[in-house]
Amino acid sequence: MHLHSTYTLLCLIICNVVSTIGQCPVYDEIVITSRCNNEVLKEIVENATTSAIEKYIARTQTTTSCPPPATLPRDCLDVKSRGNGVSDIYSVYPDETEANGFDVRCDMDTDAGGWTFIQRRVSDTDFYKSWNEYKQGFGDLNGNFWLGNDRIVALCHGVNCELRIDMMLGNERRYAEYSSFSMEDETGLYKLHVSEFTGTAGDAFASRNNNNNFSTYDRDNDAYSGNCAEKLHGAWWYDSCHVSNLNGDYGNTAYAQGLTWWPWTGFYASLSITEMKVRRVPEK
Ligand SMILES: *[C@@H]1O[C@H](CO)[C@@H](O)[C@H](O)[C@H]1NC(C)=O
Ligand SMILES: *[C@@H]1O[C@H](CO)[C@@H](O)[C@H](O)[C@H]1NC(C)=O
Ligand SMILES: [Ca+2]
Repeated sequence: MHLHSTYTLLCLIICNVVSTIGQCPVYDEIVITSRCNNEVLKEIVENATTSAIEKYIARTQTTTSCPPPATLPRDCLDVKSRGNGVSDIYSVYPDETEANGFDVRCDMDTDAGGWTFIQRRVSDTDFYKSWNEYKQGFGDLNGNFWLGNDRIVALCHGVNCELRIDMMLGNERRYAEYSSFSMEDETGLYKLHVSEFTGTAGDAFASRNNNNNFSTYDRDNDAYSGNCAEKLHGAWWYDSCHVSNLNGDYGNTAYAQGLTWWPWTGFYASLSITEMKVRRVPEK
């Protein structure tokens, strides 16, 4: 079956049946209007023929005030608002162009959901990676990964983001949330801007890392005479050097080497799970 006109598509979008007939799964915004005659629509879907759709259009003849076509989902918040409430992997398009889309893991459960993961650690995996690897991202969205600095920048470019970090130490779960989060681009050394902490894990980020550059073992942008990334086996917004190290050496409980969040873990422990997630704050 072919959908011939944008108008056809629009009418089907309005009535939320496009995803049913499988023509355009990204255009599944739920906007049911009184113009939709569900009986006729059911028939159309069952018949699934172009002529049936044309007949339907002829019958309804609504030529005004169709809503604009749905855009591509920018992030997990958009994915959620389009009716996908299951935490899973989805494609997102932060600049709303098909070409620049990528896959992400979405948390649709925590604190109303709509969170896009930027980091996840659930088992012993090597995060001692280079500047370019942190730039591009690495790992497996079903396991351990860093989404990639350029993608994180894109997700929060031109919009307001909040950041949430969920952590587990043994069986205990705590979190840190920041109602304002952004990162500069690579030219700006991925400088971090983060503020307004709430949560149960204590603040090991805004008070210390705000306005710090990102550093890796091969790109020392910290404020220390040595190289913090090398010394602490990680990659982070170090100054001289840190009170958190979530890209550190998994399971390492030697001083400051592991996945530490100092106000909670101190420097001689390593978190078993870390999840860093961003969420766009919709404009008012
Ligand atoms: C759907 O098919 C049935 C049986 O072929 C036909 O009677 C009906 O008119 C069709 N509906 C539309 C909307 O074309
Ligand atoms: C960030 O990097 C710039 C350029 O190298 C440097 O001048 C500045 O001191 C760094 N900032 C911090 C907080 O280390
Ligand atoms: Ca240094």
